[in-house]
Amino acid sequence: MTTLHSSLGPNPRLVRMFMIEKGLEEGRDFTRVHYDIITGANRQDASYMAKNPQGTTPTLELDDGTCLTESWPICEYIEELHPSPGLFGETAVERAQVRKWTRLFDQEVVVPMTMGFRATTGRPMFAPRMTVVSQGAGAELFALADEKWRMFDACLGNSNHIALGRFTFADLMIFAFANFGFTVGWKLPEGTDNLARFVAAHSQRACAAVWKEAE
Ligand SMILES: N[C@@H](CCC(=O)N[C@@H](CS)C(=O)NCC(=O)O)C(=O)O
Repeated sequence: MTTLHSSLGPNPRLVRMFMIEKGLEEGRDFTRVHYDIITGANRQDASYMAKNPQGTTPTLELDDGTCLTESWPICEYIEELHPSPGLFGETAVERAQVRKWTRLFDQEVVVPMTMGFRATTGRPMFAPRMTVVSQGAGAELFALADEKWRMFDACLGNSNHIALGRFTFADLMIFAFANFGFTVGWKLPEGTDNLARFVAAHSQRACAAVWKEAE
């Protein structure tokens, strides 16, 4: 059976939410192996490092032993196997729109926010395992991310969907990383009322329950 190598954190939770949206069930459609990333168990396990040399979670291990890594491509793989409901768009133009917003969010928000976290509150956990920037640079990275959160707030306007006027993977990604922020003491930047409404609306989805779990 397909195995999802998982842990605490926004990336494995993004994949788990995507699977729930697709109607895939743990135990029936895939098994889940949990790693304690706080203690670094993922990187101390040689067999896991062989599956994903980056040492990060998630990894999706297929029946033939192929290991897929990186949460967004894993979700695109799942989308191809389970096209309904379509979360990446139905046409070439729609897919380009969903990927555009996902790419923008990934580069402009996820990268500075996660680097900022590793350098500040996440420093004790991450400094022993990877190069992290200085505390001061970490704070600046959070500020950079917040500027882009404001841009996303403006782009959302009155809608709860960043692309196509309906729920897509791009929304799921934004929702996952807002929740990641909340778990590490970050707050939505002042005045981002559209994002607050967006988060409240998507918190009603069944998949949002993964954020209530103590892993
Ligand atoms: N770009 C990767 C990021 C993966 C990542 O950073 N995962 C985090 C959990 S959210 C992790 O494994 N952290 C623990 C570590 O790096 O040891 C993806 O999209 O999956």
